[in-house]
Amino acid sequence: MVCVRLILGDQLNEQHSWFKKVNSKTHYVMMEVRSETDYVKHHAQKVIAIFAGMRAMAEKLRQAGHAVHYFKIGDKQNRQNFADNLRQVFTQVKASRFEYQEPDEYRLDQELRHFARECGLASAVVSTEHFLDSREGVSQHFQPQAKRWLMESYYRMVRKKSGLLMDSSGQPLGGKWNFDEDNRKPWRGSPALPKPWDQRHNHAALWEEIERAGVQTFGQPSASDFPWPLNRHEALQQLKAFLERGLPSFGDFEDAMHTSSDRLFHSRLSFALNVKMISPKEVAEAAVARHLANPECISLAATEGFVRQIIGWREYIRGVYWAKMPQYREMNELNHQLPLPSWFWTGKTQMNCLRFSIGQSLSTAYAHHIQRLMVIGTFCLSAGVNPRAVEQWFLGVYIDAFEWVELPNVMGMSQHADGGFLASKPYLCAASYIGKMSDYCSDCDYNPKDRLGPKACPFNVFYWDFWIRHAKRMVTNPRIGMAVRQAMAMKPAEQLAIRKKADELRAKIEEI
Ligand code: FAD
Ligand code: DLZ
Ligand code: SF4
Repeated sequence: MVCVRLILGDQLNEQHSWFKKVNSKTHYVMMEVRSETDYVKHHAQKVIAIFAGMRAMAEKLRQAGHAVHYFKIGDKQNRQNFADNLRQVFTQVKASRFEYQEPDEYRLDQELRHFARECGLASAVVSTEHFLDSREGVSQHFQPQAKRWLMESYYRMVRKKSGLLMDSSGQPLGGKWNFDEDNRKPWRGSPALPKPWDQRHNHAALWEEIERAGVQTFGQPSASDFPWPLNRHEALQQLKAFLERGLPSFGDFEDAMHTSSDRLFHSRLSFALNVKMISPKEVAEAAVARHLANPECISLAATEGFVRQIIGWREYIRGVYWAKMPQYREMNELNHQLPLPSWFWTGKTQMNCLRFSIGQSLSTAYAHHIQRLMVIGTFCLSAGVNPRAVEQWFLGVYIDAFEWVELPNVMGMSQHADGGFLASKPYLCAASYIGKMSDYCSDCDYNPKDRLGPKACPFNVFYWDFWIRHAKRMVTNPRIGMAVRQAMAMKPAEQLAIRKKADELRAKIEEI
């Protein structure tokens, strides 16, 4: 029986059980296709990183003796979609069976299910063997009718089940589940930033191939000085360097932002994780092992903060995605309709925090969590930008942006488009927060202390306008009552002035 197995561009898991044995009757297929490069406009580095990672994986499999059929983006016989290319291979090798791994994206899941039914061969879908939990794990943990699913409750269950950061009596290590309040320090130049540890590649030839094929991208390709890992070996080196140099300060400065660094103490492991070069289990276990071996240098708070992102947030977000698609992508509970300003594609705005965070995203395909949530996300939410437009920008721009993780983070956590199902309060701030957590405000054209004058910081104007506009809906939420009550306690004339100022800013959003 001749079997054809499909490997997608985010399924670069060298350790998958598929590859344990070499079988001359099993053919692996990988393809660079326009159906994947064109469903959204991707950042140039994202396309390069995925193609380079796919090519490296194909080479590795060949060297191990596996039969690999690889379609490059510019190959003549490449029909530029999964179905047509697969049919070509089926005919060529006289296939009688088709297998694929669970895609992580709803669109591809539907497409491949349909293809498997129609292709005329026996078929099977298998696990990617990457995540800790199944697609349904999160929805099974909560009551189906619950108004919101709290990540913390799911996270505790995963901690208990995995034994990670638990003591021998089944209690959380250090007596607490969560050390979030220890993780909120601004960074003012000390401790010194770790020496960068990204491995550099030259992908100039690959970038030329991508351009020649006519793939439309945006952002800096950085092809000759490319900083993302190519394979598992490099991803493991990236993990090791982070544990040594980043993790000791990760917790303290998790929420900090600074113009002198685009990552501070963050790991930049999201690409390697999302394309499955490394697994969440091994990353979390490695962090815990480092802490246990050297608790003076790597605190429990830093370790717990990091582990929570990987085994808590990441798995929970995936579960929400599978429970709520396809409706989730269309949600817009706050009815926000403002178009995305065109400077999201250039970084040209006078708001220093956004100029820096968007500029960095365009040049590096990366921003850390607080830049995404509290700068870019806050601006869009408080100004009232259409959440679907925001979502499409996020899906294109980041090296780690795959819909299963990007969409709930944008629509749920950041834009409150799901009405608070995922995040119990809208994440939104005024200039005081940005000024406290970064150095962005010190060199800005706008005045972070003002909310009505000609140079009033737009974050202040939109912040108060948001609470005034959505007061009725928000006032009953115990986690945000204070901000709303403050907005409602303003004199009507002041409320009116803020609303007017916000409308003026919206009218000239392209120039602010
Ligand atoms: P670190 O801060 O070092 O964290 C370690 C790891 O934890 C990350 O690599 C990531 O795998 C995981 N993680 C942390 N926070 C989250 C989270 N909220 N959801 C899921 N995993 C998390 N992450 C993506 O992987 N892809 C996305 O497209 C994406 N879009 C986002 C959009 C918005 C609006 C927001 C607020 C967050 C988004 N995130 C996304 C989550 C998070 O911002 C990134 O995972 C993180 O910035 C990646 O950088 P890092 O590897 O240095 O992370
Ligand atoms: C994102 C992406 C891109 C740009 N190109 C390809 C490709 O040419 N071939 C491929 O197999 N996968 C690609 N991907 C990743 C897929 O879109 C990914 O499998 C889905 O986003 C599912 O998470
Ligand atoms: Fe951003 Fe306002 Fe600070 Fe300027 S003053 S950096 S716009 S928060």
